[in-house]
Amino acid sequence: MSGSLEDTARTAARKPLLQAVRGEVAARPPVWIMRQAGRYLPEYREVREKAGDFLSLCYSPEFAAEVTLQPLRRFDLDAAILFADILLVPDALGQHVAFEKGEGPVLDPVTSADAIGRLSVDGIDKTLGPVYETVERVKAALPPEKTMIGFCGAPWTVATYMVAGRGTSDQAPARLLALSEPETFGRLIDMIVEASAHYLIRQFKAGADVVQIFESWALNIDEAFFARWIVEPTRRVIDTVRAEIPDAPIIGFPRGAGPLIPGYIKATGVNAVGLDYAVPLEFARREISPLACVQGNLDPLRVVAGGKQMLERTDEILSAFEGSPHIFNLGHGIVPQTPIAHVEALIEHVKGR
Ligand code: 1CP
Repeated sequence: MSGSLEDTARTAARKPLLQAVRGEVAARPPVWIMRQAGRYLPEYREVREKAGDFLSLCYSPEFAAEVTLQPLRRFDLDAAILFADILLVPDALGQHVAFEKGEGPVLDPVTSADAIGRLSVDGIDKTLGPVYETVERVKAALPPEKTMIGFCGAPWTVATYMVAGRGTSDQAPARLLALSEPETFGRLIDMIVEASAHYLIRQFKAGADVVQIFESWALNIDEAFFARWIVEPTRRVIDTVRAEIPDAPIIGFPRGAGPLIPGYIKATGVNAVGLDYAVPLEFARREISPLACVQGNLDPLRVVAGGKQMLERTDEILSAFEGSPHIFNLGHGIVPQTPIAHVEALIEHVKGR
C-alpha cells in the first residue's frame, strides 16, 4: 500500500498542473486551453473528416486519442484533455443525440416523467467504453510531466441540453421544468449525478490525473436555484467520486457564477475553480484565490485579436495570482477562427515570462 502511495506522490511531483490543482505554487503557472483540440487546428479538421460525424470521432479510441494529443505536439501545454463531449452521457443514458453540421447538438427533448423513465443508468459503460479506452491510450502516450484531464458536464448543464433538445441562450426549458415540476426534474438530475460520478470514476481508473466538471450554464438563475440545482448535484457527484477515489483532484468550472463562486467552492469541495473572463481579477484574488487553485481567465476573443492587448491582459492575470496556486487558461473555449500564431505567442509569453 505504502509503495503505491509513494508512486502516486512521485507521479504528482513530476506533473506541474496536478501540483497546482493540489494547491502548490509554481514559478510559472502551468497552462492548458479549454477546447484545445478542435476546429482551429487543421490536423483536427483532417481527422474529423476521416472519422465521419462528430460522435464517431468521440467513440473511436484511435482517432479521439490522436486529436487529444495534437495540441501538445504544437504547443508547450502542461495537460491533455480527453477528446469527448459532455453530451455523451445523455447518449449513454439512452437519449437520442446527434451533431448536425453547423447546427450543434440535437437531442430528442426529455420533458416528462415517462420520457425520463425510459432512460437508464444501467449499461452506460456499453456506450462509454471507448472513451475509457481513449483515456488509457492518451495516458500511455503522454510524457510523465504532462497531466491527463478527464471531464464531464455538470448535472444542471447536461440537463439543460436534455430538456431543451439543443443549446439555448437562456436555458428556459430546463429552468421552467425545474420550477414547475421539481420532483420530475429531480429524477432527471439524480440520474445524471449517478451516471456522471460513475463516468468520472472510470476515467480516473483508466488514467485521468484530474477531472474538470463543466458547468457552462451557471448563469441566468437566482441564488436559491443555484444552491439546489448546481451546488447540491455537483457536491453529490464529487462525494460519490471521492468515496471510491479519496482525494480525487477536481476542477469545477461554474461559468457565470461570479459572486456565488466562493460558496460553490466551499460547498462542493472542488480543489480548483475555472473562472470565466467576466470575473474581476481583484475579486478573484481577494475572495476566490484563498479558497482554491484558480484557473483563469483570458477572454478567447483576445486570442483571436492577438498582439499587445492579449499579452497585456495576460500579464494582468499572471500578476493577480502571483504567489498563489494558479493554472493559466482561457475564460471559455478557444474559438475556431483563432490564428495558431496567436496561440503560440500566448503560450510562449506565459512560459517565458
Ligand atoms: O464539429 C466539431 O468538431 C464540433 C465541435 C465540438 C468539439 C471540438 C463539439 C460540439 N464538442 C467538442 C469537443 C469538446 N466539448 C471537448 C473536448 C475537446 C477539448 O476541450 O479540447 C470538451 C471538453 C467539450 C465540452 C462541452 N461540450 C461543453 C462544455 C464547455 C463549453 O464550451 O462550455 C459544452 C457546453 C458542450 C456541448 C457542445 N458540444 C459541441 C457544441 C457545439 C456544443 C455547444 C452547444 C451549444 O450550447 O450551442
